[in-house]
Amino acid sequence: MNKHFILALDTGSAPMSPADLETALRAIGTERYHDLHPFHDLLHGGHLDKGQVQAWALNRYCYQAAIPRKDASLIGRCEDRELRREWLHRVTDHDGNCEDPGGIERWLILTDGLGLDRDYVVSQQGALSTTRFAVEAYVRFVREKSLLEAVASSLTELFAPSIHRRRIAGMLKNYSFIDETVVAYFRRRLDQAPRDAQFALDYVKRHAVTVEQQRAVLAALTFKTEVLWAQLDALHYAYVTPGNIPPGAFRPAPSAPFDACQAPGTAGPKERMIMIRKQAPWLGIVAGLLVAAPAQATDFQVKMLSKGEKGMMVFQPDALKIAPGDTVTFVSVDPGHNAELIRNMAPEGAEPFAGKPSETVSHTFSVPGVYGVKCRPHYAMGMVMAIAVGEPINLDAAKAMKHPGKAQKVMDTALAELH
Ligand SMILES: [Cu+2]
Repeated sequence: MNKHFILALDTGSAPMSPADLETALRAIGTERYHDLHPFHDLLHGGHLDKGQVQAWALNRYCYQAAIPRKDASLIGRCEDRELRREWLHRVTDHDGNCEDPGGIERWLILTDGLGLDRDYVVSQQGALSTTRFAVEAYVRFVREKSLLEAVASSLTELFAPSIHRRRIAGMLKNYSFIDETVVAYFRRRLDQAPRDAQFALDYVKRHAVTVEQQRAVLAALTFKTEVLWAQLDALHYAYVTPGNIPPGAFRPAPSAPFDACQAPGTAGPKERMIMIRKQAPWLGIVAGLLVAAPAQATDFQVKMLSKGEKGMMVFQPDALKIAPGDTVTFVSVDPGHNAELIRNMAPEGAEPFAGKPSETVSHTFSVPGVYGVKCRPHYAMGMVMAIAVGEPINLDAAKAMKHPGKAQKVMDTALAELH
């Protein structure tokens, strides 16, 4: 903090003017905001590998998930109707409502895109203990300190837009596994953070009028910068230097290529086999023999793409004729897509399947008939395909299926190609 302001307060003389208080608050950001942390230089500069970015995203999830709890506890003890009203949208900004899926969901799209298992991220089991301690300290601070201090602790948002802008640019440029869908969280915060920060700043300038109150709000903002900084210290220590990952915390797959990098327990043996096949074709032959595939069965590949020959969010190809016993591998080329069977759009007795987002999955189709496949996040955007396995016995039923948004047209066209 700027020494001049500390001295002004420590001498217990007259309180600062609102303008000076703002200068003092901003000085805390200039000196202590976590955009200055070396871990962020590595992150934004493209110097981290995928496992390290995964570690960052799943730890940061704990923080995102706690924000609505701390904001709700602030509202819960607030007598000021105006403040409650203003603060309420912070909860829905994160939790979402009927119109907007919310910031936490957008964060999970980021972790999906990084190939992390959603349940694993949400469980917070792989997070560093320091992350959880820091986050809970923040929630408790907001719950127990004065309302003025609680509001002041949110003022790190004054400094957030510049870090988000740098993060979007840096991550898109430097990491092949990051795309626009994945950085949606930060784009949204570019609008939300300045509005929130301005309100909180005005509130603090109006209500922190005594020397004690001003000292308290400066300390509250300092505390908050420490909450953020400590989380990056922990990440740096565990995942960069010296790289001491504590027991129980997330362990990235050892220097894995892009689609081999998964949260623990998400890559099944089948998928590993596919990865082996991609890396060394001759190994694929061995692997094929090991899994004792039916004679002459063919493995078809369908790419899951954010941009393909027919437009955005597509399976490529989106219509496929195969024989019973053939396998289709849905290859996660761009992150954030999954392949799963559309319920009731399959012949009777067919086995359902559902891949996770950003997961390459294979499915062997043994029952003849027509199958519909969708990407769950982009179903309404038309990310569907049709597969005819041998005789298309249920074609009429498949054609009668209703699909949301663009999916109807894509599916109609795909089905028309099958006969
Ligand atoms: Cu998709």
